Amino acid sequence: MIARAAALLTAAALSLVAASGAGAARFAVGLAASADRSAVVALLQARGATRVEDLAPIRALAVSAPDAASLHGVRGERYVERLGSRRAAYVPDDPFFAKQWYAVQNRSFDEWADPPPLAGVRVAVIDSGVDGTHPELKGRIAAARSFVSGSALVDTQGHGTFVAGLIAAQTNDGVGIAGLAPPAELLVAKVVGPQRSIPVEAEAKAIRWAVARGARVINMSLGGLRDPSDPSRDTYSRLEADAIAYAVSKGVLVVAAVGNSDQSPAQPWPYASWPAALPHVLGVSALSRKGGSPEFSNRDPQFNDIAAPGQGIFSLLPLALTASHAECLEQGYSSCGPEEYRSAEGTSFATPQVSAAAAVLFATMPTLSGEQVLALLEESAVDAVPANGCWLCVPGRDRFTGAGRLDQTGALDLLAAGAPPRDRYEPNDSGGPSSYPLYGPSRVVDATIDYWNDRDDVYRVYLRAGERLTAALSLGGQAQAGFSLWRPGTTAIGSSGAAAGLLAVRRPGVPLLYRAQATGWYLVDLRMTRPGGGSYRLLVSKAR
Ligand SMILES: [Ca+2]
Ligand SMILES: [Ca+2]
Ligand SMILES: [Ca+2]
Repeated sequence: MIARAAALLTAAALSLVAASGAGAARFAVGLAASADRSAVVALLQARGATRVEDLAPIRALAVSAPDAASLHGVRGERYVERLGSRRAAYVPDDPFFAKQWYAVQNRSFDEWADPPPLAGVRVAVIDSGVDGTHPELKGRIAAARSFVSGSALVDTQGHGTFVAGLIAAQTNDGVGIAGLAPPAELLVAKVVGPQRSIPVEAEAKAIRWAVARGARVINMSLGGLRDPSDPSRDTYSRLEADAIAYAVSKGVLVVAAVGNSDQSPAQPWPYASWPAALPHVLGVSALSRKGGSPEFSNRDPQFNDIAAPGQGIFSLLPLALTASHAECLEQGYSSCGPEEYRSAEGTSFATPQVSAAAAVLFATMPTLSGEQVLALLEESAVDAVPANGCWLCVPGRDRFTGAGRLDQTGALDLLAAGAPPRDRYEPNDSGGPSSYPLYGPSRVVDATIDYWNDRDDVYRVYLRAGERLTAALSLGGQAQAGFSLWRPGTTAIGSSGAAAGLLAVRRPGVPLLYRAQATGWYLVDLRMTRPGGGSYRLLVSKAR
């Protein structure tokens, strides 16, 4: 039994951080009644304006320019107005939306002028169950199942209802809060036992159930301690790793909290929890209202992937939990709950905001795979730096916030520009059955790799004794990988030395030639050795 329910810390309420809306500099240039349109166009172009469009019969032009100053004062100009950042036309009508500062920070609804018609997306919440009688969850639950004692539709902890509400509370219904993923259909899997502990067996069965019920996103606001320096207290589970690899093989995105240091041997804690540290899992850390990295949010240079608000979070609570505060008017909401939920904190509550953004991406393009959604979310994240409130952060990826702050509208914009590449050989992150078999005398593999989420790509090739293998690797972009060949029967790829089964190591561009001494499945492992990622081509052929 592993205590995995993330606990909550004392609250802090600070000033609201406005969303950054920097975009392409696009301007409207209003035209005076007497203006000669073609003359104005020529004058603007002479000043460097590009992509000039006449909006006739409206008395205006739309142009691209580095700044407004370069457009002002042209003869015939009536006004210059910046257009790029004006898009937040849709504000949900839920009365408590004003308390959802995190939705503004995440630009959760900025993409649309009206509530968008999006296909339903199943999102599994593997947690303490939900209050199935809550009005905000009415019609939002596709299926529910308990893997511990007690009904999945009864939540005595409140944690699962809070998480589920952030994702899927009824949006734009004039009641309560706005769930961040209007297309989400919840799969409620209850795994938290009576002592707030989570049996790994229940968790694995919940993952299997969620995949069978069509989950595209699995939210895991839970975790077990990870400590590479002390295996005796590290809670790594091969079953958990297998269950998540299974979900990944079905195109599911698993989103997990990096964990809170109040459950760790030291604060702050330098390692993301399991399962956040597993390959292909999107590990989520917390941000303060000012954009900083709260001390409770676990740090990790490799497995902290993205950050979202994790302090002062307002959401649902089971009606049974708020009923004891009968004088409180916001029944069913966290402001009427136990102290720990009044201004809730934790990576637990940052995680469902990222799951919600993932669900909206899947709804927008249902053919996406989990890894593509992961790439969209990370690549669109706004770099957390001192200038936007993270005093500890440095430009680029960092151990406090990973790729940076969740930006849902940024992710949708990125998707509109094209889906990221897909690696159809995943998950292939270790030896044994998870390696990808390359059949036939000659194969060309085009795939992707990255240091943070997909450090290893392992292929297996069957060679008869005396057969010669030729392998060569070429890398695109900023990938920095090497590849190695391992003898049949190797399971622990990564252990170094001949005793572990290592036969050869090569850098990109240096072909590997090997004559098999025994018959069997040999392993070829590509490994990212430094931060970065990109596409590669692997050529493998064999001959007698
Ligand atoms: Ca609502
Ligand atoms: Ca890969
Ligand atoms: Ca891989």
